[in-house]
Amino acid sequence: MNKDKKIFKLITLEQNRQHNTINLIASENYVSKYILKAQGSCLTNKYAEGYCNKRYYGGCKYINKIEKIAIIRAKKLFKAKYVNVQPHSGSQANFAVYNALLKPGDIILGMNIKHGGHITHGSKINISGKIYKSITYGLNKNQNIDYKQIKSLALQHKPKLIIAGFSSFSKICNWKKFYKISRLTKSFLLIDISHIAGLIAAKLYPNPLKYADIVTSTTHKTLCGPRGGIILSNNKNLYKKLDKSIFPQTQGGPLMHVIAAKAICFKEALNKNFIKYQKQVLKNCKYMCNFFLKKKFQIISNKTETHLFIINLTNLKITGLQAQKILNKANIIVNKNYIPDDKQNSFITSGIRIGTPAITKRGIKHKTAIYIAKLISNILKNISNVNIIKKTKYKIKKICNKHPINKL
Ligand code: DSN
Repeated sequence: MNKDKKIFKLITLEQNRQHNTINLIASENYVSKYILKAQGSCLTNKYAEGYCNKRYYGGCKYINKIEKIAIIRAKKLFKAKYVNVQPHSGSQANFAVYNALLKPGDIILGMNIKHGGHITHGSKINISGKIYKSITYGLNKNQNIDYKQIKSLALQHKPKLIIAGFSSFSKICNWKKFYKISRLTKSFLLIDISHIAGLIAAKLYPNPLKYADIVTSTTHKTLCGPRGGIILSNNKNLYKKLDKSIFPQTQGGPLMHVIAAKAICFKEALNKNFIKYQKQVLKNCKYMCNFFLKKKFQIISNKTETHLFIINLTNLKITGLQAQKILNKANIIVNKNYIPDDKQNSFITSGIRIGTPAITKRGIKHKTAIYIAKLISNILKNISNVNIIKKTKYKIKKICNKHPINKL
């Protein structure tokens, strides 16, 4: 078989792009070389429908061991009694939870996408908002989660499921408040920790497992693992339903190369260096956010307690899309993002999201993080100045060369 030159050339180009750009996308990260190796291993050849020691295929002797190790490590990491490591993604994990607990037409209460929620939390463009009756909550006037609104919506609509968790909220969630509301209305409580799983694993963000009926997560954001999902729970009555909902109800064969990589990710996250890394993620984020505040940028919620924050660009009279494009020209990668009650559509938006997991993974400390914030601020305040963009690109390349990603 000849090597597919076209595709491998594109992979090399992408590798160079990743090396030469400063990645501030809050949901992305770089995996270790061991995780990369596991994902490119012979495990990709294996079918293993079913669960450990109960498979529909022969030849699963080693596969069973790998999946068991992944489960044991995830249980230890998150203090969970039940873990399913088979979801192909966070969206698959969330859908499997809905499928396990709900009937079409049931009411779900999740965070509005414009206020920081995820599309799978009941957005009308997602199946969660099509087959269930979705009600949404948001941020209050202080741009904190509006627990009063959640309580009143819950009492009014009696949702079968309340969903906590977010894609772009920069503060600490009060899981206990969610729990109390959910008990009041006899709703299930799902907490999606996709963004903050790494911070939770490092005990730098409250662990929701004692409050949630079910917790879902991705493994590739702050957790630094392969792209994929997991489901966790301490509610004994739900374990069987959740397993069945993943296989055979919503997925077929598990991706065993990804499950092996998840197992490695959990081991890496159990190492004490992981705590050091997560502390630096928070520090970099806080310092960058404070720099922008000092320069009079509008920050949603006015602070960050996590790995991300959102800049509201409306006072600069530029859109999220414009900012994303102009920063891209200087090799700074961010994503456009809604601000609460955004007047722009999702392709344009009025904000950008800044996250520090990836730059921290390549060894960048807070002094350089502040310097990057300064470069961004300079560009955003002078968007038509081509010279600034050119000079910034050069400075960014220098930072990138100092912090290679191929050594992780
Ligand atoms: N798309 C992810 C994010 O960027 O937050 C969530 O799935």
